[in-house]
Amino acid sequence: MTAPSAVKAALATQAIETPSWAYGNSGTRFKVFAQEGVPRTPREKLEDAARVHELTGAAPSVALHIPWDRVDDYAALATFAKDLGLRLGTINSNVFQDDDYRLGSVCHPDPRVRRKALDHLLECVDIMDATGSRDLKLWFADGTNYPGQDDIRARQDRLAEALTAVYERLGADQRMLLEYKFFEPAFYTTDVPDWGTAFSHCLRLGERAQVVVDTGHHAPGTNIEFIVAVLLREGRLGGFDFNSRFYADDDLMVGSADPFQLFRIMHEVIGGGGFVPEVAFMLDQCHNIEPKIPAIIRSVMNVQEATAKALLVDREALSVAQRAGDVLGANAVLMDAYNTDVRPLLAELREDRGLDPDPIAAYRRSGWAERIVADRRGGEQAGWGA
Ligand code: PSV
Ligand code: MN
Ligand code: MN
Repeated sequence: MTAPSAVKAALATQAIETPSWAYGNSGTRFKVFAQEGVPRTPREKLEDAARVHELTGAAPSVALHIPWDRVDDYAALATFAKDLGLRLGTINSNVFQDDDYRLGSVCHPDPRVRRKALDHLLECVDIMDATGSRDLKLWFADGTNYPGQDDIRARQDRLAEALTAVYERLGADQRMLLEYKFFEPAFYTTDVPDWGTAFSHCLRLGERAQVVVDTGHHAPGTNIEFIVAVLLREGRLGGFDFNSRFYADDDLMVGSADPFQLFRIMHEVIGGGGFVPEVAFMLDQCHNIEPKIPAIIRSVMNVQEATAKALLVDREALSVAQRAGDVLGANAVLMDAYNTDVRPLLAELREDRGLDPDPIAAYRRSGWAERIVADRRGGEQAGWGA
């Protein structure tokens, strides 16, 4: 297996972006269970994110969602983040929470609604200029519920038109990440349902249009690591929205439902040369019943554990077994790495970096949870959809 020192050196470079919305209240369509002490403003979300980074050393940036994180002065918010030891990351657009979007946003049959959606996307690029963000994440809830409701190909044309306008507005160092999702909220067609559709739009746009893989956005049984391998091979894997799912888009803690899948994905990332800053490792999760900050810390640790196991894979031995057609031998190389307990190695890495080996216990001892419950009283609680 790969030497632990090499694994530790690689892990020390890994950055996992946390989403602002994971710090706030969220729920299902049945109920949002409000928690005490959750952030009331984008600044308070950043204060919580700073705790996650302080304790893990691996979560230096925070993704914003507009308008959930709307502020008057984005440059000032970026400075506030910097003073906390953070940076503002991906800007997530939101063209799904407005009555005008009942029939879609950029694919809507009415040009007025399409213009409104496009204006929002362009505004997000303005925000990126102010925050210094590299990536714009685009997820469209667009689709139809009934056969015949709208013209599938016309909707693709409208989508391409909007994407082109946004792409042309991007700065030289900025990228567009196009996210796909196979269904929900649309139930018959979704306009960007899969990686093939996202990839074909990105191909036409240019190299700064990249596909983002949200691990909760596939039909059950989909081989996500295969998609990862193909996108990397094509130079079009822009990043991940990590989360876990048992049924649909459950947005549970990454690595909680299927840590083996996460390992297989990271194995393809590493093998495909994707362990680079160009492939963004982001969380996209909602913590409905569990306390938010420790859940996010746990998620960061789960990504680190899967990565450590994937880094441990003896690629030389794997290649020898594969070339020899040694089916069982090749599989054993992978399973040996997966079955290694990497927690001591990660504890050691944290100690090397002056961190507590157990971030969750350190968080409990820190008193932050009690402090925010005492301090953050009153006001509107900012969360999913706030
Ligand atoms: C859609 O389900 C999604 O995964 C997109 O990334 C949204 O921006 C995000 O969820 C909001 O939580
Ligand atoms: Mn997502
Ligand atoms: Mn999702």
